[in-house]
Order: sequence, then structure tokens, then C-alpha cells
Amino acid sequence: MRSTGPGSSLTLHGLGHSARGRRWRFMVIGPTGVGKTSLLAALEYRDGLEATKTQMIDYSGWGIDTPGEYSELGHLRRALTTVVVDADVLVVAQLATSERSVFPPNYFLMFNQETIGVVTQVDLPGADVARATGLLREVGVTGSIFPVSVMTGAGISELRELLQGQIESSKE
Ligand SMILES: Nc1nc2c(ncn2[C@@H]2O[C@H](COP(=O)(O)OP(=O)(O)O)[C@@H](O)[C@H]2O)c(=O)[nH]1
Ligand SMILES: [Mg+2]
Repeated sequence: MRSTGPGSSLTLHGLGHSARGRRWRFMVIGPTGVGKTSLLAALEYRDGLEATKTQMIDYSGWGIDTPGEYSELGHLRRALTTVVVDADVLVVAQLATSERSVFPPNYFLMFNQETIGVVTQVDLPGADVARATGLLREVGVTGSIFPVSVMTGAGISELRELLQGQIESSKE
């Protein structure tokens, strides 16, 4: 389902195109409440705290937003394996204060796309970036890992720069 939202009016997108001839996209994946929608907003210079519950896969912004149910146990996670074909890069979100991942070991090794990790909400008390990084590696995230907070802005510009760099190289 395609909808219009604040993200669709941005010039940030850069209009990169992948080898398959459509716009270069990344997809943010992770359980409910980890901060996917807030992170996407912050990457687009929108207010990161306006997020409401994500009901559907949202293609309107710079990155593709997914409802947490697609990452959690059950039939919808199986659907994730078909949904990710719309993305060139997978951004896997792990909450900094969580002691576990919702994904099975090596889950992301089944995808051809590059996988980037984000450790979210690192401003929270009890945040453990090393533990969260270990969890992301266990589930098969092989690319760079960014500790981020939309509250403090930590890590946001670094992640944005990496994604913009990928857009630029997708145009070549
Ligand atoms: N303290 C803190 N709260 C955050 C951060 N990112 C998101 N949140 C809050 O966490 C909740 C879930 O965020 P949301 O983006 O909707 O998560 P999603 O379900 O993964 O899309 C919201 O109440 C956000 O305001 C963060 O970096 N720090
Ligand atoms: Mg959401």
C-alpha cells in the first residue's frame, strides 16, 4: 500500500536508482516499540517523537517502515521474507535495553541484501550497546552497527551519511 506522508515531500531522497531500475530503498526491521518509525523520522529531519503505531508497510518515506509484527513470531515474519525484495539494504533495529532478539540465530544470512544494525534508544538507563551489538551479530547482521538515540540525536547523522553514500553509489 502506497500512501503520502511527510517523507514524500522531502528532497533528501536523492532519487537514487538501483540496478533494477527503481528508486534505491532501505527497510527498517525490528519488533514493536524498538523505535523504527522514530528513527526514520529523525533521518528525514522530522520530529522523532511523533510516531504512532505503524499499521502497514509504509513506502512513503526515504526508508521503508515495517510494522513490528513482521519481525515478531508468527505468520507475518514469514511474509517478511517476501517483503524485503523491495529493499536494497536492510536496517535491523535492536533495543539497547533488551536482553534478547526476536529473530532466530543467523536469520539475516538468508537475505542477499546488505544488513546494517542499529542499537536504538541508547539514551535509556540500562542501555547496553555491547550486548545489543552481540545480539545483532547473532542474528546474522554482518554490516556496520550504529548506536542511535532520537532523544539525544546520537548516531543519527552517521547513519544518514552512510545511507546517503549508498544512494550515491547506486547511481553510478
Ligand atoms: N528514550 C527514547 N525513546 C524513544 C527513542 N526512539 C523511540 N522512542 C520511543 O519509543 C516508542 C516506540 O517508538 P516507535 O518509533 O513508534 O517504535 P516502532 O514500533 O519500532 O516504530 C515511542 O514512544 C517513542 O517515542 C529513543 O531514541 N529514545
Ligand atoms: Mg512503527
